[in-house]
Amino acid sequence: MKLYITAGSPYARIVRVVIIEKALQHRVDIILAPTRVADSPYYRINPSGRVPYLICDDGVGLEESALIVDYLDQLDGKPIFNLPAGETGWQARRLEALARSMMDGLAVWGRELARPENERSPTIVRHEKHRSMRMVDLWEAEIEHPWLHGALNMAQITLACALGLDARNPDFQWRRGHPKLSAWFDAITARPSFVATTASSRR
Ligand SMILES: N[C@@H](CCC(=O)N[C@@H](CS)C(=O)NCC(=O)O)C(=O)O
Repeated sequence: MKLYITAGSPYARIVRVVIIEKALQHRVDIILAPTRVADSPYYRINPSGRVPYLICDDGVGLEESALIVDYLDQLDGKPIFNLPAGETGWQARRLEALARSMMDGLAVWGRELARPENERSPTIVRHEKHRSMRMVDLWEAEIEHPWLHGALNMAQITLACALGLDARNPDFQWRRGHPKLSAWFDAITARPSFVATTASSRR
């Protein structure tokens, strides 16, 4: 299989973490895709131009991190990210949705910063910065939830990949005033799957 990524994409990082957690490194070639440039050859591989994008062994392409994770998780017939039924399942989905919501806002902010300075929108940057601060406060209050502890799950991976965007956005200073979240982040990102996929500074 081939996985197209960019070095800084948090959505691609989710998939890269899962590949390591599922010990699938030997089955997936990871390829850097030139995104957001005119006439990129990548557009002939994935017309949307987005990453992550997985080309399966049968040549079929999959876009969307959640779909790719689900596909990879089922490959060995021993999925580890299936959700439980009932109230715990709803809590798991609620927390994952919140983590993805924060990631989406941070991605918009990061995209603005990647533009030439004279093309950036201060309004969008301010809006996303304020959103991220509200979300970080929310996570400081939620972080003791049992689903965010114990066996690794997609809410935990998504939240850690979102917070890890501080490596690429120096204005995303979330640690101050959030000691419980900081301790949680330090513990989860000590896992080899996170260490191996640490986001580098700006692409
Ligand atoms: N909902 C998608 C989001 C993917 C996404 O937004 N990827 C960004 C990188 S962080 C991208 O490919 N940007 C390139 C572009 O917009 O052309 C997922 O979960 O995979």
